[in-house]
Amino acid sequence: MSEYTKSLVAKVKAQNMNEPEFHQAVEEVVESLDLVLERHPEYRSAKILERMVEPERIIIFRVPWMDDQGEIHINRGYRIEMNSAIGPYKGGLRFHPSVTLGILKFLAFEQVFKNSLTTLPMGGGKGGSDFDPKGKSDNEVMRFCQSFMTELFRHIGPDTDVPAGDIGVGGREIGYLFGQYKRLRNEFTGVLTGKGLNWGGSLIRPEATGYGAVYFAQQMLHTKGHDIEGKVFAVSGFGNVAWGVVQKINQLGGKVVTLSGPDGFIYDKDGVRGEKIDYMLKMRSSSNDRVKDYADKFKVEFYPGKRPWSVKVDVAMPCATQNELNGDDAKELVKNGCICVCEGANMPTTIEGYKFFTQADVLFAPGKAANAGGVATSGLEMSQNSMRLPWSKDEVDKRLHEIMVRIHNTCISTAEKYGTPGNYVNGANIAGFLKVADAMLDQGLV
Ligand code: NDP
Ligand code: 2IT
Repeated sequence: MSEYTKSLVAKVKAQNMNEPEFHQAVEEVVESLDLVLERHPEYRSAKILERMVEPERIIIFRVPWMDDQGEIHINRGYRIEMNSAIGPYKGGLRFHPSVTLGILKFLAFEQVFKNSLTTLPMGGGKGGSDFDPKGKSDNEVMRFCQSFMTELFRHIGPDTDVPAGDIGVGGREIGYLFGQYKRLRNEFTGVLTGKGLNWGGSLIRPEATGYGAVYFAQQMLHTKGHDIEGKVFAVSGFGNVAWGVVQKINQLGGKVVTLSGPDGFIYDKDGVRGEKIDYMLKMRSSSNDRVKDYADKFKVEFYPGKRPWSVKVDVAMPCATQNELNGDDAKELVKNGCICVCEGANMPTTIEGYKFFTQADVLFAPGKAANAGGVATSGLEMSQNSMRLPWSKDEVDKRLHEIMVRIHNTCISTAEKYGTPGNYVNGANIAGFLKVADAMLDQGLV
């Protein structure tokens, strides 16, 4: 890292105490950007990076709600409006007890680069709450969502900020949030994505993050003369992203042998396929937080408290949450012959982990490139809402595939142009940055 970026990172750490995930995300990006700043001093003198690490706006609010027994609870709600240089703020909402300001800032920061890579006009944002959906009834979730939106509605809009789902926020929550927004504004607009098909949603959006990540992995494998067919995959998580990943790997002839949850991982040597994929949806909607149920139902091995990275596989796709694959896991995967790691989750690999993959010449794609298919399809949902015309499943899937191939090729060509061929981290960070930075230069001191 150059002296300039080192001092920038030090300042970010000093000014944003107790936000380790945000520090990590910034560190990873600015390290790549040294390559750009050397060639383009104009970004440095315009203090583009210093501006990009400071959110345009942060909204923090109280979310009071009542449970089924009549007891009152108070959660904290957030929306980080990070950067609107290339379009309205766009990004998901996360409901999970681990949510903090720092986690949402890291996610919003990543989202800026990711959305830029999609080539669609979307700025970056993220939000959520420390609300724990685990064990809550539908009515409790509805009351929470209504209370959350009763404050959030004044800050968002189809041309201002368009939230979507993330961990703990799926179709059900988007429905309750949308219903409340509509009541408060008396407007039926595309203010959220991931909506139901009958009321403005897009076909393929639920599957899009996972499908897109597998399309990306396919392109990575092609660069080394491999394909998905016949390959064995380790997948972590069992939520929305993991579900789409498992479906698409099966469609393309690969085999998934692991899933994981906070309780441990399952090893299914015959592959997660057929009715087992549908069972993932049941596990997620049960709000039990357990993957062991899969092992019990299908009589496969369960490893409590462990992550799935010790298994012999060709490809690893972490799809649960941040920092779930560290340096030791990376060594274990490579030792067992893994040739490709493609991130479905946001920042699931630690800096130590991805540096090890890079040194070992293992194909490694960061989430901001590989999981961009979710938000890209949200962008397609916004287009359909604006036109008031839905596209067919094939049309959306075709566009998603084209977008993922384009992001892959942009990563490759940018990494090469900046002297680090095959380095997807540099390719994604630099290409994502350039578009936003140029827009910020064009728009003056914003
Ligand atoms: P889901 O809520 O559908 O599933 C999340 C999965 O991760 C579940 O298996 C969940 O288990 C597990 N998980 C969550 N938090 C933790 C934790 N602290 N420790 C261990 N496991 C955990 O979320 P998604 O599938 O939507 O999201 C998964 C990842 O993909 C996240 O990193 C998200 O940011 C990213 N992503 C999501 C996109 C989308 O469109 N949904 C788009 C791009 C990226 P449990 O719920 O039982 O705790
Ligand atoms: O991390 C992500 O890209 C998402 N959770 C999806 C965001 C979106 O606006 O669809």
